[in-house]
Order: sequence, then C-alpha cells, then structure tokens
Amino acid sequence: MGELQALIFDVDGTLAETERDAHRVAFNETFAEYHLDWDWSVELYGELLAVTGGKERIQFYLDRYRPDYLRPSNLDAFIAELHQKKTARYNAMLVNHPIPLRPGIRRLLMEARQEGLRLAIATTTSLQNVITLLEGSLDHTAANWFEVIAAGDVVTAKKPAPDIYHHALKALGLKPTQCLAIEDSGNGIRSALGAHIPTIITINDYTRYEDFTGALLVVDHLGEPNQPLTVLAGKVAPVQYIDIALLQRLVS
Ligand code: XBP
Ligand code: MG
Repeated sequence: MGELQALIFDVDGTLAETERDAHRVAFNETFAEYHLDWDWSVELYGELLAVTGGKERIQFYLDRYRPDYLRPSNLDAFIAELHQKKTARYNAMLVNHPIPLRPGIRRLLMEARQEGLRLAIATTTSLQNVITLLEGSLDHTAANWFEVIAAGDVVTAKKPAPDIYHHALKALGLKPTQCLAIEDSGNGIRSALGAHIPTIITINDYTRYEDFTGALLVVDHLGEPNQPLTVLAGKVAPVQYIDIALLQRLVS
C-alpha cells in the first residue's frame, strides 16, 4: 500500500450526529408545511436510512410505506421541490443551533492539517449542508480545510455505489491506497471499499448493527485523551484515541 496522503471523511453520522435531530426534523417540518400526513418517527427514519440521499429517501418512503398516496404526475419535480425546502430548513436549523462534532473529529482534523495530510469529503448530502455544518460546528474557515468536497448530486449513483469516492479520488489525483476513508454506515463502507479505499468505521445508534466486513477498524468513536474509544473490530493495540500515527500504521 502507498503511504497515507489523504483522509476522506463522510459527513452525516461521521462528523456529527446530524440524522435524527436535524435531517429528520427538517424533512418532517417540510412535510407539515405542505400539509402532507407524512411523519418520520425516529424508528422509521432508521429504516429509511437504508436509502441514501434525501430525494431518493422520499421516493423510497412512498414506494415502501405509502402505496395509498395519490402521486402527482410530476412526482420527481415535486420531490425535488420538497427537498429544496428541506435543505433550506436544515441549513437554518444548523445556523441557529450548531450541532457538536463527534468526539475526536476536531482533534484528528487539526492533527492531519499539522502533519500535511490532505483532506476531502465524500457524502451523499447536499454541498450547502456540508459547508454550513463545517462553518458552524468546526470553524468559519473550515470549508477551505478540505481540498475536495464531493457531495450530493455531483454523481448520479449515490452510496453504496463507489462513484462519490471515485469522484473524490480523481479530484485529489490519488490512488485509493494513498487514502483512508472514515465512515459510519454499511452503505458508506460499501461505497469506499467499492473504490478500494481502506476504511475505518465510527458507529452510531443508527448504524451499530450494520455489516462492516472489510473495515480496517470499527470503533464507537475516534476518542479523546479524556474520552477513550472502544474497539469493536479490528487488530490494534489498546489505544485511547485514534491519531495520525495509528492511521499510518493501519494502512501500511
Ligand atoms: C447521509 C445521507 C443524506 C442525508 C440527507 O449522507 O444519506 O441523504 O441523510 O441529506 P452521508 P440530503 O453520506 O454524509 O452519510 O437530504 O441533502 O440528501
Ligand atoms: Mg454517513
């Protein structure tokens, strides 16, 4: 394997717990605004997360759970409109109430920058959502910390397809083995491994029982000196937190 040159981060569930209390709420508020009797409970949303991408998730919900819904003839355009409104609500929510980053994210990003590692993002969420999250929760300049932000509809096939990671690799001009992906979900790891990028997983409540076969390491979070991580799978000597030296060792 080549020496580690870049870290590629997933966003939702990896950088911050954005799904349950932000994306889900923004979807529901939008549905209410349109007087739709669609209400995504915390539990149902866990099932809907099987499909990545907000527009694709709405379509999946209708197909799977609402055969009764009388579809308008321009359903795709209607879903796109709903999704645009949802994105606006999500962004307003994050500006007013920034969501904390998960343990170890800020520390690892700072260390990566210090060590001269390149940074990128590969996500199925919309670009504006990523920028708002980074600026509100990390630093007002943080969108510039990432050389590549591969997001949303920049590819047609979203995760678990490998396209978004291929896109990021091409933009970085790196081989997969020179990179490491940090993901939180089964769809995420399938996408990264599909592009042959070694991957570590930080689980969360929605993803903890998913299939992470092929992960270099599965942990509950990246850890901090005062908040040790728990290793769930993978061969690694006992550690309190994941740092760049450990990531270098993992990929070498
Ligand atoms: C997670 C997703 C996204 C979000 C919603 O993305 O699947 O669809 O749930 O965002 P990630 P949009 O790859 O970062 O885990 O509504 O903007 O699609
Ligand atoms: Mg994710």
